[in-house]
Amino acid sequence: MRLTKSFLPTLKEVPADAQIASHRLMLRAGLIRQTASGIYAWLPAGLRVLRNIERIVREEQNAIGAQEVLMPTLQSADLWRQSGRYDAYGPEMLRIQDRHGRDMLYGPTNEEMITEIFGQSVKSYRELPQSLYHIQWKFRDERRPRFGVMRGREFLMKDAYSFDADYDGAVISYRKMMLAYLRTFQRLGVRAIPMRADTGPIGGELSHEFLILAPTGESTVYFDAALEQQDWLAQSVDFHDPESLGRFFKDVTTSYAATDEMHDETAWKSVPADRQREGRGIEVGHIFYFEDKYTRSMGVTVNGPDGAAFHPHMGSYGIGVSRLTGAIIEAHHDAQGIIWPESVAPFKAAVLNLKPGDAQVDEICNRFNQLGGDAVLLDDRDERAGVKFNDADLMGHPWQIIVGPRGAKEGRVELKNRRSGERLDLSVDEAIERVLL
Ligand code: 5CA
Repeated sequence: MRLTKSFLPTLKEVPADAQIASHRLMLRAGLIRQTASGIYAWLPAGLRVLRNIERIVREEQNAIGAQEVLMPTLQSADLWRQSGRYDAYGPEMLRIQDRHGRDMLYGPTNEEMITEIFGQSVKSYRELPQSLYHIQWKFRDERRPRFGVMRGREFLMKDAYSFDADYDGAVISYRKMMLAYLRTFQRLGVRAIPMRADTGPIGGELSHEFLILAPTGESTVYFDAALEQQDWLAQSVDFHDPESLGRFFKDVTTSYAATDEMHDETAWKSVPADRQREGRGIEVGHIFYFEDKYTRSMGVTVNGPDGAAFHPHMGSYGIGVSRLTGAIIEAHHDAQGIIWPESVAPFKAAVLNLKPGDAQVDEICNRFNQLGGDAVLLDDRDERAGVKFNDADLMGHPWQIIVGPRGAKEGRVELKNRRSGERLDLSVDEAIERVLL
């Protein structure tokens, strides 16, 4: 893709109102623009990142057998009156009236809606378990929207909902999600540590938050360093086998990890001092098990083997998809700009044409551009080399292929790795093989 034909507006100035690195970098690298307090438009490079995150989230949800649906953003207030949450939710809920004076709201979450949809169709225990998810925009009228997409008012969430016959089934669903989450975050290039958490307004008895360590995080966290070393992708957990899932869950939850709300000084003291880690974290996911809270309040039942009706047990499972964009940048940047993990980068490589108009340079650049297709961004602007280097570092492409007139004469280019800074002098074919194949 040619930069001269793209909408990738980078900023030289550091925006004054952006307090943390990820917010500044998202504005400067042209990923987002604010359109109202806590509400953002996603520009082409930002949208590519968001789509990449969604893709990985989706793959891991599908892998544990969850099925994708898409529920609307606007919901009827009556649905929330049934569960009792319409009055309980408070000023965070954006309430709207339609032309007929009917009370509506912009969904902050979807427990009520999915429970109703489930209840309309599932009548027998034989149809359980079910796990449904969607990736949809939410609105919460946060008192203090801040840090860009980290605490927005409109934000993109993956929310999944499980329905099981009883406690034992619900625990299996919960553990599957725990596994999917740890794999998802690792594939996104971040270490998210699961911590026992408070259930808050979602209610229920079992809950874990997933936190990425960063000094700008909003929660104080305490955990055993053993959790940082785990490679979840290398573990072979059979999610069809409850025992395998049980062993995995025990592994995850025996090491101490808690947010300040759940912190227990006595248990903390039993963690060896050299493994005690205390810091701040960004919450990128939150999972809950809450028995039959919604099926009961909304009168949803299915028939058991003995013909008697019962309320299925539910869990709900959120991932902050738009927040992750900021959280990944908090974990991966330096003074020059973003350093994208390859799995989410908007472009895998930038090709820097240091002398547009030079026949040999142009020819080599065009070849990379054609071969690389959508994964490559060709900087073909009539700009100084320094401007191109700075923008490529700012935008954080994992690779830079630098094509100048001297090298081009001999069919050679320079390949720079953004993360390590390592530079290699390669033939065009070698560079193609390393980056594009
Ligand atoms: N219904 C449950 C799970 S489906 C739920 O809503 N959980 S939640 O409130 O914890 O939100 C899920 C995730 O959404 C959070 O872990 C966080 O990563 C993200 N999130 C929550 N509020 C915001 C916000 N204001 N801005 C950006 N992301 C947010």
